[in-house]
Amino acid sequence: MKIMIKNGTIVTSVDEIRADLLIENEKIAAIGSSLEIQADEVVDAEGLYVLPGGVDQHTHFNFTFKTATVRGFETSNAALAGGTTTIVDFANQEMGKSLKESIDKYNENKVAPKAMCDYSFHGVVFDANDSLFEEIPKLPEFGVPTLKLFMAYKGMPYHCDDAAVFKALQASKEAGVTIMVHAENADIIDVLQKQCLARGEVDPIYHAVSRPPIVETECTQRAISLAEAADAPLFVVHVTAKGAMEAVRDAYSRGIPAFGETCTHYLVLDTENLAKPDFEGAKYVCSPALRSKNHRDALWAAVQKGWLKCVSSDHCGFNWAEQKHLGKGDFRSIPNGAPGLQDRLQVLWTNGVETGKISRQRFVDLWATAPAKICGLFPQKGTLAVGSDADIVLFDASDRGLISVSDTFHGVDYNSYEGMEFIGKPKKVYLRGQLTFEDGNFLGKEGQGRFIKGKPFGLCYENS
Ligand code: DUC
Ligand code: ZN
Ligand code: ZN
Repeated sequence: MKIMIKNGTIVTSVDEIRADLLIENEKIAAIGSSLEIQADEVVDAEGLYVLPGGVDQHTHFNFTFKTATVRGFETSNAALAGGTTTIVDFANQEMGKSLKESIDKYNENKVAPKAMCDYSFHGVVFDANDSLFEEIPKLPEFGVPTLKLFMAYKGMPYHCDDAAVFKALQASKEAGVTIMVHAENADIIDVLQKQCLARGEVDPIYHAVSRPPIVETECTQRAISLAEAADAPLFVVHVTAKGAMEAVRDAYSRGIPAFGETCTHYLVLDTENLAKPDFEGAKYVCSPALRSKNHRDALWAAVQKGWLKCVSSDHCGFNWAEQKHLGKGDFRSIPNGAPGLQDRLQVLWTNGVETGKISRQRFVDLWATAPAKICGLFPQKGTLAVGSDADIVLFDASDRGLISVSDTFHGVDYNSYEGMEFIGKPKKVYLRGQLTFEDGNFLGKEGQGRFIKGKPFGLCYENS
């Protein structure tokens, strides 16, 4: 089956051309102007941008916070609805189990039967014992070249101390594994949370008060020092504070392989969302916390200049009605996380490209190409090139409207960007050459998503 996409404007991270694109056997078979190749189907993309399917390298399906667990891969068609064709999900280690056992079990039981988009995994450390550090160099053998450690969340099973982070960094380098950290100073947060509670400060806004920017900046600086000491690359997930971003930027310019991402919500939402009355602020409780507007401006400068490499969703969809309300009367028990997988394209395009903050090329890099490189999926994923998977979005940049929970597939009872104006909508989304989303309708089925093995020595090893 050959599909020819004609007359579209093909956008990659480096250029933009008006050309035709041929799909054959799940792959991009040709790109060129006025291709004279016979196809079974011709799709007219006149007036549309042809974008690579998005790669969202930061999602938390099935994530548990205290007693609340988010939705699973039965809602992964939300990715496709938002033009994201590959996600990299955080697969938690089970206590007492190896990373491989934990990831295999997660994939078999919860992911493979339900996935509607393609997917890959990061490991997440829960049990930092000696065998973990021995296993780290073997991660690439089963297609998982990235591993996350939580430096935040004192008292939670997944909290890792500096020794664990340092040892993981030491174990990672030779095998080309990328260590990722959630960088917030767990002790300061713990003290500030208790002090807030003692003063009767229990509302969602105190989530931000007890996690001020300095807790992120300090921990990011410390993580960079640990990486420097271990002489290994480091990737800092969800950078939100100006100081943390500057720490990553300045370390990199000193020759230390320190990299980071930010997330959609940190670019457009702020602490005012957390201050919303009637417990609405709980919808925006995620960690790190939303920041004030000056941090937002710094993050935009960082994504524009390439100091931060990509924009992820950190999708973690707890319901507001039952799950977020577990923290009514104590913000510490509000499950941390917010949905956003489907919205990443529209929010970044509308607020980035349409305002002139970033070019279309930069958009593609932040949204697809760089995350594919970080996770070792490039060039199979994240670009439009001959031989790459035919993951393609036909994007209508003239479509306008308002973001609404009623149009989202997250399976969550609210949308973080409710009522926000969007410019542009995916009209057709192809997953490995299969039309899987069209004009708001999902055309695929559960289980169609495929596990894509990541290769080691991703983007963070660029100068090694
Ligand atoms: N932060 C969140 O907000 N949700 C999931 C995990 C995390 O670190
Ligand atoms: Zn995190
Ligand atoms: Zn996260």
